[in-house]
Order: sequence, then structure tokens, then C-alpha cells
Amino acid sequence: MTRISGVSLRRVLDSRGNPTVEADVLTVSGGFGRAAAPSGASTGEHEAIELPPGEAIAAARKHAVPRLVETVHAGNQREVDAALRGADGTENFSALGANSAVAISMAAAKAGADVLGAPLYQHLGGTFRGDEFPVPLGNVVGGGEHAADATHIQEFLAAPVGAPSIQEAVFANAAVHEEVGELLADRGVAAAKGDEGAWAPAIEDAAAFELVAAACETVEDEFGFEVGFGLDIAATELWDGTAYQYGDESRSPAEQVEYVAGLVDEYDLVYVEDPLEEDDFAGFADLTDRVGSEARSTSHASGKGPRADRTLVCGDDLFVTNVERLQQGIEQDAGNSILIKPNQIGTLSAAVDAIELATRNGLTPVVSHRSGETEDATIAHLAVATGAPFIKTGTVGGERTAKLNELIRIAEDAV
Ligand code: 2PG
Ligand code: MG
Repeated sequence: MTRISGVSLRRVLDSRGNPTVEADVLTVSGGFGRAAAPSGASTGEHEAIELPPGEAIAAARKHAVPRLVETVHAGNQREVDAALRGADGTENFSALGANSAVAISMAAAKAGADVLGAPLYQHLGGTFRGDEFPVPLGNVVGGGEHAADATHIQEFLAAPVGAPSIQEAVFANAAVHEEVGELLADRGVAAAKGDEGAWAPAIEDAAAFELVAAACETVEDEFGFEVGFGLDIAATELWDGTAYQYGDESRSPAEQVEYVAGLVDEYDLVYVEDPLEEDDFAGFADLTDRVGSEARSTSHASGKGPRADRTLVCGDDLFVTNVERLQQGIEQDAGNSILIKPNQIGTLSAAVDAIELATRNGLTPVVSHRSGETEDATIAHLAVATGAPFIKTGTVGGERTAKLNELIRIAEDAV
């Protein structure tokens, strides 16, 4: 019933105004799924390859579509993704483009769910899926590759770890975003928004820490549960081959570990992503040893749950959702968390493999958007289906709220 009868591909707009790949998958019984590939700006060296959308579409039409149509079942995700791998024939989707691959992979999953009449999270997660909901990490201030003349640290992320429901968590993050906007206005600082909708003011990182800490505290009091915060340092973008460059300030790898450990202590950070450059497994291990194994010292006892009990040291560019790189991290104790971005690896099956390997080894998976996004909400379903404890998907802006509002709808259905 889920046998694929057609695949169509087109170029659509992403949130940065760039073209990206959208795929439709049809089944013989009339099932339909549509999905679009996101696109990163601070991309890791070891990610699967994103081709220019026109090229990726032409390659997929030539090599992938003939393998899928009339042969493969949309309801069998492993079969779909193996066909995509076979059509590509490289290690990193450089022939097909990870953008075509992931769009087809996600569209097939939706077509499979459609035939079954099940919501996507249920189709992907099955009946033994838990009923845990991810805590949304919400970007409220940022710079780096996502905004010019703003903070060096790419993302300051609100983390409402004490929220009793996904809905309250989502609204708490929006409240932190609003509060930061008001604090900036009070100080007379003009601020545009970066690629993910976070404020992008021309302020020092130190000032951003004070603003975000104050805003989280205000929202915590207002909502009555713990609202901590975290960072995506995106350190590869600061790394010049010898040191980390923060404008006029420079930090050696050892100083970087010291600096980040100090920030974790001072601000009781819930989460630190990419604190070191993308090949520094040893540095990740060092920092994880310093801050990732002990209980957080939060003074805000309210609602403190198991999700907030240790600082997550998360590998994004380090692991690139790749089980081989994750395995290396596991062997070296480099990090205690992995960011999961399906387009970094090209298929939903490979993303689920990374989540499962992480979970089996005590690492926390965090499902994530990209800075360039569309209205596609597949990652909301993936996070719920796999019981991922966190999802990073922005705070405001239509392409971000598409995922957040979908989580609210899923919760109504699933809890
Ligand atoms: C990141 C992401 C998403 P980009 O670094 O984690 O926030 O950014 O998509 O630009 O890689
Ligand atoms: Mg990152």
C-alpha cells in the first residue's frame, strides 16, 4: 500500500531567501508526503554535502527517482534510505546532494504515515514510543555566522528545564526573547534579528550574558519554574588554526576550556554546544570531565527535573550526526550530548541511528533545526518519536514557530 508511485522535486525559498529542495512523495494508494531540506550557515567540515539545489534536484531525478518509483515502500524507512544511499554511491551524499536526499527521506516518511492514517511521530516512533516531551532550547541573542557585528558566541539559548508542559516551555522562551528585547531597548541598544530570529545587537559577549541571565530570572519568577540558559559557541568559526579569536581577544585551546568552564560555573549553564573546534575530541573530553559529569549547582530548585541535572556538553560540528564520529567521541568521553540534524547526514534512518547509539551510551540527543529553515516541521515529530530530551528550534519567526506550534499540537494528541 505504501509503494511509491511518484517523486517530484522543486526549488522553494528558505527563511534566508535562498533556494532549497522540496520533495513530494506519492504512493500507489494515494498517500502523500511533502518535505523540504533546511540549510546551515555555520556548517561543519564533516557534514554530508549540500549541492546547489538545481544540481541536487537534477541528480536526484536521474539517479534516485528511478530506484524509488514502483519499487520501494514509503512505509519502510530503511528501504527508502538504503535506496537513496545506493543511488548516491558516495560516503557523504556528494553525488545526490544531502539536500535532495533528506527532502526525499522525510517526504517518504510523511507519505508512509499518510497511508497508515497515523501522525508522523507515531509512524516513526511506533507504539512503544514514550510520552516524554522535549525541552525546547530557544535562541534569544546571537551573532557569529548568523548575524554581522553582533556577539562572537553564535547563540544564547533559553532553556526552560522546569516547564511542566511543552506549551509553557514554548511560551517561556518567547517571554525571554521579549524580555531581552525590552532590556536592550531600555539601554538604548538598537537590535536587528539574526538568521534564526534571535536579537543580534552590537554588544560584547559579557553584556549578552548579563542580559540573558536577567531575562531568564524575570521569566522564571513570572512562570514559576526553572528557566536556565545555554550556549552554542560554534567554536570552529572562532578557530584560526592556533587559537580562538573573539575580536581583539584570543584564547588558546587550554584557555578556551578554562573560559567555558568558568562560564558554566558562573551562569549555571544548562547546555554548551561546540565549545571547541570540530576536530578537538581531546578538548571536548577535557571540558566534559570538568563540567559534564557533576550535578548542576542550580539554586533554583523549582521544577528541577532529571533533564537539568548536569550541564550538557554537546557536539554539533564535532559529531555531524554521524555514528562513526559519535563512536569516536564515546570512546574518548568527548561530550555527553549530540546535536541531531538530519540534513547533516542525509537520511532519517541515519539520524535515528545516531540518536540510538547516543542514548545507549548515556549521551543526550538534542534534535535541531538549521539557521536556514522552511515551514517543514519534521524535526518536531522526530524529537517526539525518539524521546529526545531536547529540541533546538528557535523562539520566534514563522519557520521556527512551525516546529514549536507542531509540538504543542502533538502534545494535545499524545499526552
Ligand atoms: C548550529 C545551527 C543551528 P547552522 O550551529 O547549531 O542553530 O546553525 O544551521 O548555521 O549550522
Ligand atoms: Mg551548532
